[in-house]
Amino acid sequence: MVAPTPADKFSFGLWTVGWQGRDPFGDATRPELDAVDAVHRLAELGAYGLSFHDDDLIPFGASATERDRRIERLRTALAETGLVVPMVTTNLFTHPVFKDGGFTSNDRQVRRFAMRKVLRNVELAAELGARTYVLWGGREGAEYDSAKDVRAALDRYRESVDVLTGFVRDRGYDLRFAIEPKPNEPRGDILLPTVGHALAFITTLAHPELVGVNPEVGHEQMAGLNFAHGVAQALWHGKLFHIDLNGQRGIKYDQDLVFGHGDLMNAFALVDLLENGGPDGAPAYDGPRHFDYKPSRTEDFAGVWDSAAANMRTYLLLRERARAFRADPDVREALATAGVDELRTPTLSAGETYTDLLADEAKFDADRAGERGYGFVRLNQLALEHLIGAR
Ligand code: ASC
Ligand code: MN
Ligand code: MN
Ligand code: MN
Repeated sequence: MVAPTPADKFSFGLWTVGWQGRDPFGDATRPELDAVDAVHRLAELGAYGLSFHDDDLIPFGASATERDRRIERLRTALAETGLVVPMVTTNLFTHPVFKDGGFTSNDRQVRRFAMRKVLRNVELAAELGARTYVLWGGREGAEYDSAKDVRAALDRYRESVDVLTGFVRDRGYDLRFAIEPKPNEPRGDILLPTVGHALAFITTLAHPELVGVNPEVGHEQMAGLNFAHGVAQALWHGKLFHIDLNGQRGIKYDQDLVFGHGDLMNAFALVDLLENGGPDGAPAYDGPRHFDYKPSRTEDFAGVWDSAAANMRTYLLLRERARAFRADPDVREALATAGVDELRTPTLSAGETYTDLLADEAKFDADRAGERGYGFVRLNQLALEHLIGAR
């Protein structure tokens, strides 16, 4: 039951298992990983998908023949293993040209270059059958408030996304965009720092229906936010187009730990939401369960594959625990006591007006209602006991 299969829709970024462990203080601790090996290993472990930045697969500045050769090798590996490419994204952050951003660089020529880089890779994404194109604007931002006109930057961000959705529509691609928020790192402050900022930005676009969000566990938690709440709101807006799963321990640098190796209670709540949060307890999300983590630089390749497997195993274990939690009669009773289901009842009755509501005042005893105990702590303890396998 905890052996992953392609039906579980687990996918990994090529840059995750391929991360060589370079950080701001130290060199690489592992050799390069060939994309073909990554495909084979991930397929053996039970994953269904691989995602990549253009530069993960094709080194920046590679010739057209080299580009074709690399794509062909990937295609062969995919055909051999049955792995698919559900999502593709662009690297607009590594090369020095992007030091002040891609779509929102102060340098207009850089912005034009960034747009061309994305358009070419969107074409590749569509050719490989990807359904989601992620936009992570890690360099879109500033260290100094005087250095960036934020409103002009948002104009340029919108302009770029509008060009992209126009391109996809003209070409007839079955592809949607997902903006990935992050509050900071590598920039001091990144534009569209949280799920909420991104959702508001999307409403201003020419084709908002083609743009959603790709929330990452650690990115929201770096801002001190509740990830499961952010995902719930994205679902509520119909905007959870993709998700980046990993682990983060509090407000600090982006740790990209294995899923569950950070805030485990919130990971439990998240899996419960994704798997049981739809109508009648059905899954609320049917897209890829995508891991965007980094195997710690202490690990050799054995550790890389152990950590890849750990992501999937943790997700499946949490899925199992969340189902047991939902099925437990004590939990059902605690949920009823807590009034969790009652919140689904509209506050006004059908046909009731504010005049009716105002007339209702005399019947309500606020002091009495204020005495109610909600039993939330007991409910949370039941969740914890299911999570740790005590029930
Ligand atoms: C992405 C993405 C991130 C970053 C990071 C690169 O595309 O989703 O969080 O790039 O993983 O190291
Ligand atoms: Mn991250
Ligand atoms: Mn990510
Ligand atoms: Mn990441």
